[in-house]
Amino acid sequence: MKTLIKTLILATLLIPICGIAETKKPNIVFIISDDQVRDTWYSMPFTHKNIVEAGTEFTKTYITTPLCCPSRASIVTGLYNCHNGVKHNYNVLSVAPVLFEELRKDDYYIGAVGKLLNSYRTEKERWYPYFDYMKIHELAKGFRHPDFNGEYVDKWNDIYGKYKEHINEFFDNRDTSKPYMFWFSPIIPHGPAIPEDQDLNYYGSQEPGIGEWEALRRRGLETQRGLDRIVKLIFTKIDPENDIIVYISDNGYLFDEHGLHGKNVHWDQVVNVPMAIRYDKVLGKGVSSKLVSNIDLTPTIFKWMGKDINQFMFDGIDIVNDSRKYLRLQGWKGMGWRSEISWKAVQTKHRVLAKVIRKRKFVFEEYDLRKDPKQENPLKPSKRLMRYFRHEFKNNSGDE
Ligand SMILES: [Ca+2]
Repeated sequence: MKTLIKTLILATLLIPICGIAETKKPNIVFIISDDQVRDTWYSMPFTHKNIVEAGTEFTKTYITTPLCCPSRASIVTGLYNCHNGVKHNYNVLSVAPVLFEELRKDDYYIGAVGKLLNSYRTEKERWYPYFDYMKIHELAKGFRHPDFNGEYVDKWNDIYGKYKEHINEFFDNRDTSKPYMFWFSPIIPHGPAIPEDQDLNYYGSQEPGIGEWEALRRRGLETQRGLDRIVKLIFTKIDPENDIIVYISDNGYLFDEHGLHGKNVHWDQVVNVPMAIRYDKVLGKGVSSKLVSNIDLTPTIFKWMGKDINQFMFDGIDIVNDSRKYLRLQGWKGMGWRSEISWKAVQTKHRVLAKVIRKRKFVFEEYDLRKDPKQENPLKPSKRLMRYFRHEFKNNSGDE
């Protein structure tokens, strides 16, 4: 009897201890905007207050290949695109999307709404095992007529309501006994950038004489107001004080700066994107100017989940405990859209050295972003960045 009582007391004592020892897996929410340029939080007051100010903003976040699909491929693999096979928008991943694969192994309930990889349309079966809920843009008819799983949206600006409907559906039907991951990747503010009716002309988008690209920039800002209200809806579903919330843009955009429009170039407005992470347990409120990247998100989250990140061979780092001197940035000439030129660059916190083609010749351009944020005055390449450049591109064979 004495032994039984002793055992019962011990068992009673152990219950709370075991409860503490067993770490609860965090829910994870990704919000990935599309072609959003930095310094535009002012169009998203809710997001700014509840993710950017309540979490940590990473002002030096660089996208290693600044194009929609390569950027997402790097997020889900933690790899440079020379290592995951997605150099253009329609390439397929040559490796597993380790983010989803590992969360699956950990019995997460996983949902995705919006863009995934463009190759989804041609290899859907590959993706099904990773998700419990999918409403993916297949984009067979392009961006002027978006869809969810091939079901077309009648009017472009109905998409805001559809996003809300699918967000409700995911959260209302999820298996609450499991941790979840929710991947929300809307076509916002990506062109054609059609705002919700209530936001039309909020930034004067239709003023005459402003030009096509300025009009697109303003309409994009107006669409971000609609995205902000969707983020507000997501916050009614989640537990912001305990969940990991990542907000990042897949790439920036040029609205005629440097005489260019679009992406997949080394200019800072394209590669340096808005990013903030809220995870109250680990990150304080603040601003970090550490040099970080889309390739760092999966390694960082895995680290927070207690995984040994060395076993994964990531190119990315754990952004809390590790740091780097420079990042490799690259765009490939070749098949498909937005691949007219090849370029390579090394990016430090304050400088970039790029090898680009000008008038059919390769030239090196270096810029000091502190003295010349608009990148109007190319400098003679410095020895330090040339050393990084040679080291990086010499040591990665087969990447041309
Ligand atoms: Ca994009």
